[in-house]
Amino acid sequence: MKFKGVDFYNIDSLLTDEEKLTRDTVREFVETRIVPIIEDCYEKCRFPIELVKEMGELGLLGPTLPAEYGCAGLGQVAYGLVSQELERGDSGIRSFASVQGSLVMYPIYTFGSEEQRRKWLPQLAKGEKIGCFGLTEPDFGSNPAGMLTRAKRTRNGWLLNGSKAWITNGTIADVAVVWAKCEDEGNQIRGFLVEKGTKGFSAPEIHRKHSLRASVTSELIFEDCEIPEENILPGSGGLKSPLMCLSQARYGIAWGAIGAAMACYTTALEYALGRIQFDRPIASFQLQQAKFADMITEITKAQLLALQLGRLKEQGKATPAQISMAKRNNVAMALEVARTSRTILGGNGITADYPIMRHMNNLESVYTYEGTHDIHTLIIGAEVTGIQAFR
Ligand code: TGC
Ligand code: FAD
Repeated sequence: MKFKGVDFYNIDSLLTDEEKLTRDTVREFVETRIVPIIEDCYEKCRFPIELVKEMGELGLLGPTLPAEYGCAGLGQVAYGLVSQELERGDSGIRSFASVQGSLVMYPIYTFGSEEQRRKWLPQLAKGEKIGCFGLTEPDFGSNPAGMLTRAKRTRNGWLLNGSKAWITNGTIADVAVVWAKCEDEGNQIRGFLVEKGTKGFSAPEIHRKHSLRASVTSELIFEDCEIPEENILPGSGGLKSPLMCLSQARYGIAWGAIGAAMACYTTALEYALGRIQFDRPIASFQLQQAKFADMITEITKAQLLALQLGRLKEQGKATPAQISMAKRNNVAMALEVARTSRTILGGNGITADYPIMRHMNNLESVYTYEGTHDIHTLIIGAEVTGIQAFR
């Protein structure tokens, strides 16, 4: 059955024709290329790397960056709809695209030299090269300001020492955007491009995950890793630089989570209409209808939040706290919808015959990465009260 979307409030009427076309194109890609293989990938812990170039051809990698670097130059709402559709397929596929676009191409575009832009952006946009983003460390997750990774000046560049943890795409990446403190610059945080094969750099994969199994997650290890001078991101400086990247990715996640929720909700609805107990479809019982009423209401609220955030972002007016609100609300909403949908499928809900449990397990990671739910609570709290409660 072709997916028709979830649109209780005629939100389509608030989208431009170009935005709808973008969404429908990605929807078709997800239906034909991702849905048929994703349960198998998830079970086998395999990222479908063969789809990367196809995503590049469709303009899904770094989609808001300008055409002169081979990117699609889409607006923010169109980018949000891309994330929504990809995550309806699987959070791991959206993760891949988020990292490549918001956490690798965005910093190269924003903080990179013209040479770095010309060297990397067109290849990353086509999916010919893959990138990853190394901020989190084993002992510094929510508090990246404490990072231990150090860069020390040498005659020809920099010597990098330290490690990063939980890095999406790490093992398969051709280039890692790595954040480190520069000892000779008062421990200022700067970004470095670490290329695959650089001596002293390794990226072992993290195994035994119960979540995001169709996505590669890795450690990054730097042991006297020599980085040439031309690989520092010259415009980067301070924790603000990586946090600016997170704002881009968190925005995409706010939309992506809606896609995962839509997948669970529509699966549960179709099931409830067909499943007979006590001689009636379970959809006819008031207790089940209450679940659908709650779910469609929460999905609709999340859609409106994401759309208005996108319009603010297009005007350059979206604040980090507004982005936190949408990431926090929409991911928690999706997780709740996944759990409720699972109950509607009864025992069948725990199997790989339906996508719900996969989405639910994936969303546990999404709830934690890009700032945990708690951290976003504190960001909103600080904005409202003017008092930081992190430390
Ligand atoms: P703080 O003093 O608040 O901020 C330092 C400077 O940065 C500015 N800033 C931001 N700028 C842009 N966007 C944001 N979201 C920003 N947040 C803060 C801030 O104004 C300040 O600027 P300036 O000019 O005064 O220097 O820094 P803090 O050390 O107190 O930290 C605050 C806190 C806790 C909110 C921050 O550290 C944080 O967000 N922690 C969470 C860490 C996190 O989200 N990690 C994500 C790692 S990447 C990832 O998970 C990828 S998953 C990929 C996938 O598969 O999709
Ligand atoms: P911690 O920071 O140790 O937090 C543990 C608990 O303590 C959480 O509940 C948290 O909310 C709470 N807590 C922490 N501080 C406070 C506080 N001040 N007040 C109240 N509660 C607090 N990182 C990258 O850099 N790049 C990536 O590509 C990337 N991909 C990821 C992929 C996956 C699958 C996962 C799981 C993580 C990924 N991450 C990545 C890391 C992710 O961003 C971190 O896991 C996240 O920021 C939380 O850090 P932590 O796991 O160290 O938890």
